Amino acid sequence: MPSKALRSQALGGVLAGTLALLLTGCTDLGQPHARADLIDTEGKITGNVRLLPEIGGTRVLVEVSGLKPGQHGMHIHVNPSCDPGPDPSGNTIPFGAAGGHFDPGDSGNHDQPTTPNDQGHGGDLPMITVGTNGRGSANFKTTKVKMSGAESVLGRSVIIHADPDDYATDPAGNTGARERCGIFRS
Ligand SMILES: [Cu+2]
Repeated sequence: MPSKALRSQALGGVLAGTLALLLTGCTDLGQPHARADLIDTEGKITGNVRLLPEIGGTRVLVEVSGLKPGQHGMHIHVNPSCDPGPDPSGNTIPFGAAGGHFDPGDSGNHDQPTTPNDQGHGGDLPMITVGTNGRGSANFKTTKVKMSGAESVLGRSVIIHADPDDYATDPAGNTGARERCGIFRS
């Protein structure tokens, strides 16, 4: 049987290890949080996107209402604007001023939410699923975006589209109209 002293020594080791892990994590966890309120095309707030630093990635939490049931493409777009602006063919569309997808790896390619940023847009996120009540939520971890450095969402926007993302078609996965927009702030 291990003595009480030995057991307390072992417990001390576990606690020290846990503390070391927490302290190491702080290099990641020291990043600011980010939040974007989601507006509809009339400017009404209908949800939000929050990003929190986690060890080895970024937690993304989304809540939105008033959308049609089913899956909707969701991306980080490059400009911090939800104003009307031109689509790729030059027509003015709602939230067009948000520009194209955030592409910190200069990939020039729309792809899966798990593709490394040098091969696909850093802004290509998982889809959000909306229920029959028009409400959608998402909770996932990504390594594609952060809250500091070249991959930071601060100074960028988030768009939720009308249709599902095929994660292949350039430039935006065939996701259709821009239905919600938000600008990230810390
Ligand atoms: Cu998009």
